[in-house]
Amino acid sequence: MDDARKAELAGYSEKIGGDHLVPLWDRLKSLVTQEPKSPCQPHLWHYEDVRPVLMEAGSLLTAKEAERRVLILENPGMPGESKITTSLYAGIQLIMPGEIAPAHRHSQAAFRFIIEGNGSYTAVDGEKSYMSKGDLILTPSGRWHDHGNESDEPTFWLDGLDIPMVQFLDASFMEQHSEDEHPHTKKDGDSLARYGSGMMPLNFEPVSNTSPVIKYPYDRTRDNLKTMRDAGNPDPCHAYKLQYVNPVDGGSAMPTMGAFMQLLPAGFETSSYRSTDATIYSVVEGTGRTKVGDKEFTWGPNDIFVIPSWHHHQHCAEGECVLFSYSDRPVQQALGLWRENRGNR
Ligand code: 1HN
Repeated sequence: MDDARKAELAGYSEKIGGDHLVPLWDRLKSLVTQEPKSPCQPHLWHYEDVRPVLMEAGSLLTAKEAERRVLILENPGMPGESKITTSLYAGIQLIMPGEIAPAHRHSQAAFRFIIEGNGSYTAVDGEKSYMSKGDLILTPSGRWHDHGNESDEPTFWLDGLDIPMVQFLDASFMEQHSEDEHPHTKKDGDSLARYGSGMMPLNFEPVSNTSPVIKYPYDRTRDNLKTMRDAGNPDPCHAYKLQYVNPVDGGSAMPTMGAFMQLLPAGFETSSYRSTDATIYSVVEGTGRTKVGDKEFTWGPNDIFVIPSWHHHQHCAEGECVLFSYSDRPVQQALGLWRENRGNR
């Protein structure tokens, strides 16, 4: 196209811009890309860097003042957006001994993945789940939840939420409870006993599309991974990887977020892998490295890293490693959008 025609078209675009009209031919290539082109960047947060600054916040304000005392893990490719990937939020929360983070409920679904501390709890609609390292606790959309620390140590956990999706859909509602705590009416492990042990109460009618199990304890997950490892036959891309499921239908435990736990045997190097669901990893046990594009992350316990959509990556375990991860995979699968490449294709 010659310069005169370019200038003519540019003049046309400018002229109609005032009427809130935009020529698609100016935009098409950036709107519909040949493959995912994400603003999300690969990034690693070392827990030993995050922990002390979060402890500092512990003496700056109370959990009640903050409502939730959290440091957001904000992707460096999307400054100001409170996102770790384009669709997901991550934060590290601290609750100090004796504190209560008051009860509220919101449209956004959340989970807590416990990093450090014993003896704090999350109560969901009155079911109190005590926290230990590696436990996954769900706080589904619309359910009352409060946290408390009954121990004499600080407790730290990873908060995963679907905030950017709810924001995108303009579907956010939130309510404070009139009391700090919603009445605690059910004992720790109640929902796991009822729904999460391969049996279900007769005539059980699920009330939502989120798993009725509130807490998935790490000791069970860890034992299951060990049994799988002892049996052998690791997947080349994932070694031994389990997904947290809803026992009602065998699908993802949460409709908007997929959560996973995997064991990499000592010395295991995964085959190159990529998928369209950007994934956040939280290291539970062991040390290792992850190659992603031209970066390499060296990680250890409690470190958190993010792999953007459609980025080839490989994990290399030094000793035996256990990695928790989450992504928007169930959403992409429900919409028929999810893709993966196994190996260097
Ligand atoms: C929330 O409810 C919690 O309950 C943590 O611990 C982080 C971030 C945004 C909106 C709600 C919690 C949150 C949140």
